Amino acid sequence: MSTNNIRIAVQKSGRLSDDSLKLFKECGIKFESGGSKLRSISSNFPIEFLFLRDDDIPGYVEDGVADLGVVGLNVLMEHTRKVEIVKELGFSKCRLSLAIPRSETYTDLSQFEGKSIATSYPNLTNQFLQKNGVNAEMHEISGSVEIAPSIGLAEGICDIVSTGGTLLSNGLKEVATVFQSQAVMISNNALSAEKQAILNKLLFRIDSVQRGQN
Ligand code: PRT
Ligand code: ZN
Repeated sequence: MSTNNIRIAVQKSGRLSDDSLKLFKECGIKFESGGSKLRSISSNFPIEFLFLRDDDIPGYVEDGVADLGVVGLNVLMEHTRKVEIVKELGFSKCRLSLAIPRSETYTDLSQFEGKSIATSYPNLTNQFLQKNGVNAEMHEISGSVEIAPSIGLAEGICDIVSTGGTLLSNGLKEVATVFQSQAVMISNNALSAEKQAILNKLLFRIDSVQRGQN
């Protein structure tokens, strides 16, 4: 591996993967992806791809294991990270929202005072509620959050919403938006001059791709 390659972490498989790979391909960068391959070096641009779980990407970029990463703003902002957001990528748009059982009447956020909320995003949820003067109890779970109220685990939930279909099919309704998210490119805070030059070249190409889409 050339030490002059910039290393970028992208999601191996999930809701960020296809659009991430498509973006780099549209930038004219050739590389292999798919299957069980976890690393891939481009044949025509000084970049190496690492294919990882999305949750691990911010930490790897902060530690410098990867120079760059593509991740959802929701995952990035849940923990304090010393990384820089270098580009909003405009795909994987979604929101983090509070929801309650459909049968309940919603008044305002004060309704969550003293209530328990199931979420994979306890920090973002708690910060939002505290800013609005509401103290609630965060019940952290890593998945299938929408099931929590119906099994008596929590009174409300705070989860990622895209179409709203999952909330609907679980008898829930969205009552407040906590956070708007999209995919972003992040970079390590201490890139060498060589890597910064490669990043600039990459950002220039991404700008051209984005301009072509508008
Ligand atoms: O395996 P790995 O850990 O890498 O992936 P993951 O399963 O943790 O994440 P993945 O691939 O599901 O999502 C990656 C990122 O895509 C998220 O962090 C968000 O930034 C973004 N994204 C966009 C979404 C959604 N849309 C989305 N709809 N992430 C999750 N969902 C889920 C949500 O949790 C809920 O269960 O989809 C359901 C709701 O969808 P609707 O359309 O029914 O509202
Ligand atoms: Zn994940």
